[in-house]
Parts: sequence; C-alpha cells; structure tokens
Amino acid sequence: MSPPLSPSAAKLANGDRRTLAQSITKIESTRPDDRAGAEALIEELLGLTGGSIRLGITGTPGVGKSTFIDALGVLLIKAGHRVAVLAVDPSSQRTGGSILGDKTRMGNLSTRPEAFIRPSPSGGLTGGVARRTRDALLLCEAAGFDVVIVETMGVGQAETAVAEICDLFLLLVAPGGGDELQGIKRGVMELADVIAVNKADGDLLGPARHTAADYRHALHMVRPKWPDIETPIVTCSALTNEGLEELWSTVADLHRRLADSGRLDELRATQAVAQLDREFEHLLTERVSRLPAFTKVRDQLRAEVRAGRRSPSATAAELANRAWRELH
Ligand SMILES: Nc1nc2c(ncn2[C@@H]2O[C@H](COP(=O)(O)OP(=O)(O)OP(=O)(O)O)[C@@H](O)[C@H]2O)c(=O)[nH]1
Ligand SMILES: [Mg+2]
Repeated sequence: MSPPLSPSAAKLANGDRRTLAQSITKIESTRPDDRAGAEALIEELLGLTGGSIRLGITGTPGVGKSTFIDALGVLLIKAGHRVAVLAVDPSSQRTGGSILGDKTRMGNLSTRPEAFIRPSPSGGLTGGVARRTRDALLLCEAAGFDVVIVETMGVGQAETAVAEICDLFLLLVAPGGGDELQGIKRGVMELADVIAVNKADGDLLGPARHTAADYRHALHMVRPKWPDIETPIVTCSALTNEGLEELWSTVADLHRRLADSGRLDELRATQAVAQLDREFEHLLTERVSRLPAFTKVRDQLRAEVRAGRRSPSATAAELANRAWRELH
C-alpha cells in the first residue's frame, strides 16, 4: 500500500483549485525552496498523472486562439470533461507582463468551475518554458483535469517547447491567400498533428475551404509527423461553433490511435527523459557557475576569446576540464 498523501497533495488530488494555482506559482518561482516543494509534490502525485489529452495549440496573433479555446472548452465541459488551459507566451516575458485580459477573452470558460485557466507567467526565467509548463501540466492532471490545452503564439522557440510536452499539436490558421501559407513556417507545419482553418463562417467560408485545400497541398511537401497518418485538415468557426465537435473527434480519434498502438506511451516516456536531461544540464551549469574559482577562470578565458586570442572550441574544452577539477 502506498503511504497516505501529504495534506497539500491530498487537497490537490481532490481538485482543489487554490492548491493547484499555488503549486503552479511555486513551480514558476525563482526561489529554490518553493521549487523543491512543488517538485516533491509532483513526485508524490506522479501516480495520478497521465490521464489527460495533452493538446498544444498554436497560431499567429489574431487567428482566434482565445475565442477557439473558449468555445471548445465549453463544449468539452458540456460533454463531461474538465479542461485546464495553460498559456506559454515568451513575448510577455519581454514586456514583463502577462497577456492582459487573457481570461476575459475566454469569458465563457473562465467562469466554469470545471475549467482552470492559467495565463503565462510574467517576467523571470527566460529558459525552462518546457519544464515549467510540463510540471504545471502534471499538476493539472493530478487535480483531475482530463483535457489540458497548452496555448502558444507563433514564435518558433515556444512552439518547439510546447510540442515537446504535448501529445498532439494543433495548428490554427485563418482563411487567406497564399500570404497566410507563407507566413507559417515549414517547421511549424511539421510539428502539427492536426490543422484547423478557423473563421470558416459568413463571407469567410469560401476562403476557409480554399485555405484548407492549400494546406492539404502544401502538406505533401513537408515530412509527415506520423508515417502512416495523413495530417487531418479541418475547417471550423469559433464564433458559430460550426465544426468544433468534428474537430474534437478528430483529435480524440488520433489520440486513441496513438495510445492503442503504444506510441503515446513511447512519446511521453521520451519527453520525460528529455526533461530529465535538459534539467540536469541546467542544474549542472548552474551549480558550476556558483564556484568562485571557476567563474574567475571563466571570465579570464572569455576575455581571451573576445579578444580573438583563443578559439571558442578549444577554450570550452579547457573550461570543462577546469570545472571537472573544481568539482572534485
Ligand atoms: N469571423 C470569425 N471571427 C473570429 C473567429 N474566432 C475569432 N474571431 C475573431 O478574431 C479576433 C481575434 O480573436 P482572438 O481569439 O483574440 O485571437 P488570438 O489568436 O487569441 O489572438 P492573440 O491572443 O492576439 O494571439 C477577434 O475579433 C475574434 O472575435 C471565428 O471563428 N470567426
Ligand atoms: Mg489570445
């Protein structure tokens, strides 16, 4: 029998939103104590994680992500799901504030008790987007959310980070001519498991269908995500809800297919080890950087490289040797 849960773990496992929010804040904290506490909590609750569809959503600003997540989220809740939304927005770190009104733009969803919306953290750590978000995602799962949506904007680095922690990645695009297609980087199309053309309503219905056909065509030129699965392309409207149910069945079917074939477990296992490796590297660098003798040598060698007297590669090797000796 497993030992009884600590009070906060028990609260979180009970779906207590306050505890969930506080734990995510600790994950995002720069204070090692906070982080350690939250990490211990995740470890304690690990057996309760893994039960959600982890869906990443990306799309250029204005494509309708917030409106879409609001509409889809409400629909999922009506179907009996509990939905968590995590936002990853590296640009908000640059300006030092989280997206204003993120919650108000998901006005229908944010008032539902079955939903949990977490805007992106403001300021602070530039790296570690994947780590913080993945840990937050695990906490949401432990709290009983069975759909976790991770929203990001059309910034390459963040998209890769989100793809590294999600089961499926949805690319949201807007109706438009070839320009729109050109604006989407090839790399993003390669990351996508599903593509949805949003705003397929009113006058935009025709153009939306055209855009879907354009993407279908363009997909022939990129590497398929799964060798035996053709990337589904659908049209929908976050305003009228048209196509949202079909879109969700597409996502859920794909998820089931990956789960049944063992590929989902494999993907998640690989993602978890990748997080271990990334985090270990980060901690090692951080620890070494705190050794005074080492930092002194590093500053000297940096000056040598800056002045062009030493080559970066050879100097890096020397620096690594010094670090190794310092650690012994
Ligand atoms: N016609 C139509 N308009 C939509 C649809 N979805 C969103 N919009 C509109 O598109 C605009 C942008 O929507 P948002 O949901 O804020 O888009 P976003 O992608 O979250 O934008 P950022 O947060 O700035 O990246 C708003 O005026 C929405 O009302 C849709 O399905 N059809
Ligand atoms: Mg938005």
